[in-house]
Amino acid sequence: MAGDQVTLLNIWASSFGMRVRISLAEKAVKFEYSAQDLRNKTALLLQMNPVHSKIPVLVHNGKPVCESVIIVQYIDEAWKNKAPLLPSDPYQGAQSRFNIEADCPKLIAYCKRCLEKESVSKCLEDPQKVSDFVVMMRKKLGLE
Ligand SMILES: N[C@@H](CCC(=O)N[C@@H](CS)C(=O)NCC(=O)O)C(=O)O
Repeated sequence: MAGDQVTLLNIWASSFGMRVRISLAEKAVKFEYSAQDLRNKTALLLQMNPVHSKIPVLVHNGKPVCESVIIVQYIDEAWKNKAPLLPSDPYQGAQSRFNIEADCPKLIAYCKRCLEKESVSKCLEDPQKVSDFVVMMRKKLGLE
């Protein structure tokens, strides 16, 4: 919607954040990026997500939306200018919100098709860079 103020509180390595960035790209929503430091949480993050104080948080015209799956659904409903992100069929919709971890050929094929989309490939970070970042953070936090 024209004149909307959209801000994404995020960290670059977050796969939860990537999910939101892909959704915004699919809907061609322009947004401000607010990079967060999770070791030193900003007053903005604590104010926008007082329950979990986690990223990603989407702030739309001053109102926060938290939890990546909820944010994706919100984006789908708030910006109807482009094709829907989620299926309209209730059962398919429920399935699409569930993180299926089993080895599933149809899911893998779907993921490959997704990677061919610019909105997805542009929002995904280099897996090695993300892995190095996670290893570094785990060491810093004494989790190794
Ligand atoms: N269920 C949440 C998970 C979000 C999450 O775990 N975010 C992590 C970064 S990837 C975070 O903010 N961690 C900060 C903390 O645990 O204090 C979602 O889907 O958005």
